[in-house]
Amino acid sequence: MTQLKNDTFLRALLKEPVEYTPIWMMRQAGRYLPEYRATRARAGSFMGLCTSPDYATEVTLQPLDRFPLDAAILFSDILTVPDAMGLGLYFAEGEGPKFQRPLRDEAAIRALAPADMGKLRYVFDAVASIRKALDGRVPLIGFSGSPFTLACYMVEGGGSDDFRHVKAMLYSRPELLHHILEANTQSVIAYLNAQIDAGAQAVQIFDTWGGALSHAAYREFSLAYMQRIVAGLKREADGRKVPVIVFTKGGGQWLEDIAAIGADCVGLDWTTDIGQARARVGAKVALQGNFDPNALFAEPAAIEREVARILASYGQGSGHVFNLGHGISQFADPAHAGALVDAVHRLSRGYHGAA
Ligand code: 1CP
Repeated sequence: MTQLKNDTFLRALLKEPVEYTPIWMMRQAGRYLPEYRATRARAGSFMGLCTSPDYATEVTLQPLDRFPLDAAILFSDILTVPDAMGLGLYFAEGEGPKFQRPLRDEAAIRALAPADMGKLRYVFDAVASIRKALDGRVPLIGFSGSPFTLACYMVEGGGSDDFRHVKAMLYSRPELLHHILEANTQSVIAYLNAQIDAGAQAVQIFDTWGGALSHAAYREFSLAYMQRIVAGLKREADGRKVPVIVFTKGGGQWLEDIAAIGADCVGLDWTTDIGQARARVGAKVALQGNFDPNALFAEPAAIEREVARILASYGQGSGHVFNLGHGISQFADPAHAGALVDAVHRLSRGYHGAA
């Protein structure tokens, strides 16, 4: 395996000394980049990008060719797993992801089985192809959705603003939701381990909708399953640790619980003060975040002020991976994303090394 030329991201996740604070951006390859839109048009569709290792490699590298980011993230989607479980993922133009066969009746739920990894071969092939193309430039992040976040899409049949079907199930038929979560958990463990085998050097679990739950429901229906995943993952590959990042959007109130499940790093959305988060859990885990993605709509000078505020709030020393608090908007100006990366690299040097 090629030696990593920039391992700052991996060192920060393990709280080892770094020279500056590393940065990557959630959804860094995506519609805000004109080159992404061009490749997507050539591929014909979003799934056309995901299922072709060549296209997936091309779009993964696009943001890295523009900005000096410190990590690459596999180009794919969390919904490939339920698709492989037979739910029939499709994208209706302008409507976002949908499932042909959402889980609404008991018989369909009882028949649900963990995903066959053979159906996800295109993802592992993409990981291997991206690793090769990166040639050690920066580490590659693999990812999956959390069992609960996947279940939201599987039961609702697509995106939702109230989660009424999945919440009705949670409160009236919890055993059915647990059955889905069990199948998802087994799928995610196998899926992330296969990504690690194919070359992923860190993994992130996206729990985008865990924050929509009560604290009690969060612990029972989201966190407990993520804990099992973390316990089931390969934590070393090629003689190096494979750090695990857990990101629950809206999870700021529950940081102590999240930091206790055994992950190396906890992702924060922008509603939490990162300095206070560090005081609460910084001895246990590294922190990732937490720039408000919509602050990228402001002018570069304001972006730089906000970067300075977050870096000062985290304070001296390692254990911080800079990121957005959620995915970058499709309407963001790429030049502003560039200003963000530049400001993080420039302003963070003062927080590392000999003072
Ligand atoms: O080109 C297009 O029209 C598709 C837009 C798009 C993209 C660029 C989708 C559909 N998925 C992706 C890529 C993607 N999705 C990545 C890799 C890109 C990168 O980070 O560079 C990742 C990590 C995801 C993860 C993902 N998909 C999450 C978790 C993270 C988050 O943003 O909260 C979720 C919830 C999804 C579901 C999904 N896929 C796509 C959309 C538009 C959505 C959201 C649907 C909704 O709830 O309305």
